[in-house]
Formats: sequence, structure tokens, C-alpha cells
Amino acid sequence: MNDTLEKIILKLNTCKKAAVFCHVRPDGDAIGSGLALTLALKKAGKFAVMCCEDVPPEKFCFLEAITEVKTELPDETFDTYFCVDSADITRIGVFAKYFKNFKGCTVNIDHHISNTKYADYNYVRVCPASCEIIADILVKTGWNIDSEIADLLMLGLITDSGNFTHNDVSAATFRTAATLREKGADVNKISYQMFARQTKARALLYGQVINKIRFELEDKVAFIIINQADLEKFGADTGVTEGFVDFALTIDGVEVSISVLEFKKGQYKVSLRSKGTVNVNSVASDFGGGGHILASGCMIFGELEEVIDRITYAVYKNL
Ligand SMILES: [Mn+2]
Repeated sequence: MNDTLEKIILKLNTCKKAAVFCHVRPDGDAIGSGLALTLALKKAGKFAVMCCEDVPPEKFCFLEAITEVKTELPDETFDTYFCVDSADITRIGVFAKYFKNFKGCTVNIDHHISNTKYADYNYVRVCPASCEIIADILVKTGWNIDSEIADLLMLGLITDSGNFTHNDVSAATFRTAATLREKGADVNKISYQMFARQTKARALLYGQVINKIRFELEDKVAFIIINQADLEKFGADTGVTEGFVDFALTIDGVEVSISVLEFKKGQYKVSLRSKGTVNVNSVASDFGGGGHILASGCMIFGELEEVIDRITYAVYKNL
């Protein structure tokens, strides 16, 4: 069951020592929503720390507050745990066990349709980004949104909405963006850091994998395959492949674009994008994953060809 915004705001106001968790392999929305909430709590005079299992990727280092992200939970007596941008508690990795066994209050704030409402207090609203929800919460709390917090919230809004191009971008999304711009969010800077700049290694890897793009189901499905050998060849890490999957969806006739990234030997991280005729949340859930109707993901174990066959069949069932 969803709790009211008022209840969540009450939890923000009454907590004194909070830890904020986001999902593993954090993206712009995880970093943005987690850090914005953490800084807002701190600026409201509370003790707050943000934890993520993984060190944030280099591309987020332009954010001064990125040093606030800890990979270990400090030895403190917390009264409240917040979890942001995470559909399921297992998404926060090593911290899930602390969250589950926590004696204090737990709060879940998220925008994923597949959210399992795992906390004492749950606020889940399907919208482009968790940052849209955190922005609404902070506005309604009456806490000051300074330019640093505005930047963090705009970061998640921009990245998770595909620069305001995804189908689920609503008038409310733009109203939130307008508020953040008023508070000093630097859209030009964030957009450049997230979408324009790239390393030489990424550009070369991109060329290589696009060249090997593979089509199935009468060209309705496009696969982008990234193996460890490609990554090694260009000295690229798995993080640089973010966004590759979106490219194949731009092809006429392609309804579903899928990137299959060899995460470890025999383990593939699969990202799915849909133009709308196929619900890729349903496809990903066949493999224990999830996300959104138009953008989803899962992990699949096995050999590459077998993995591709299994996904192709799952898409076929949903066509
Ligand atoms: Mn998100």
C-alpha cells in the first residue's frame, strides 16, 4: 500500500539520524535523488549519510557532493533508513540485510511500476524519475532547495527522462524542472556532462558494437552485444556502455532494442527498450528483473547464444 506524501514528509521532519540507500551500479537518478535527499536532511540540521554498494562512475565526479557517497554504512545509531530509486530491496546489494533487520523506521521512495513496497512507509509514484518525487517532497516540506540540491534533482530528471523525451514525461515533470531551474539548476552543465562528453575508449567501443548489431524477429528486435573482449580491446569498463541500447531503438521497424553486456563469464546484464508495442517490464520479469513498460533490465546466466534465444522467445511471446 502507498502512504501519503504527508506521512513521508513527517518522517523527514522527525528523523534525526538517517541513512539513505540507492541501488547498486548507480545511475543519475539514483545518485541525484539519494544525494539531494541526503544534503537536504543535512542542511535541515540532521545527521545524514548516503550509501551505495558501488563507487559512483567517474562521469558523476563533476558533482561536488559525490564524495558524500559511502560504500560502507558508518557505525552510528540511525533512527531512519531511506531507500530511493530501488524497486526491490535486493537492489541495494549488501545493505539489503541491514535494511530488512533495521529496528528503526524504513522509508521507500521510488518511481518504478514494479516496486514491491518493502518498507514501513512507501511512497511510489510512476513518473520519469525518483528525482521528480524527491523534488515534490522537498518543495512540500518547505526546506530550502539551493542550487546544489537543484542540480542533483535536475541530474536525475534529465537522465531518467532521456532529456525529457520519454513517453512518461508529463506536464508535472516540466513544472518540477521549471522549479529546479528557478532554484539555479545548471541544465547546460548537467546535459553536457551526461550526454555530450565521452572518453576515446567509449567512442571506439561504440563504433565496434554498433557495427555488429544483430536483428531478430523480422528486424523487430535489435541486439547490441558487448563482450569482455571488446571492453578489453579499448580499455573500457562496463559503465561506458550506458546509452548504447537507446541507439538501436532509433532504427525504423525496430520495436525492441536489447543490449546484452557480458558482466562476468556466463553472466549477462540485459537492458531492454521498447517503442511501445511490447511491454519490456513483462519480458524482464520472465528473468527475475523488472523496471518500466518502455525500459527494463535483468541479469541472465548462461552462454551468449542461449541467452539471446531465451530473450528473443520472451519478446516473441509479448509481441
Ligand atoms: Mn530512476
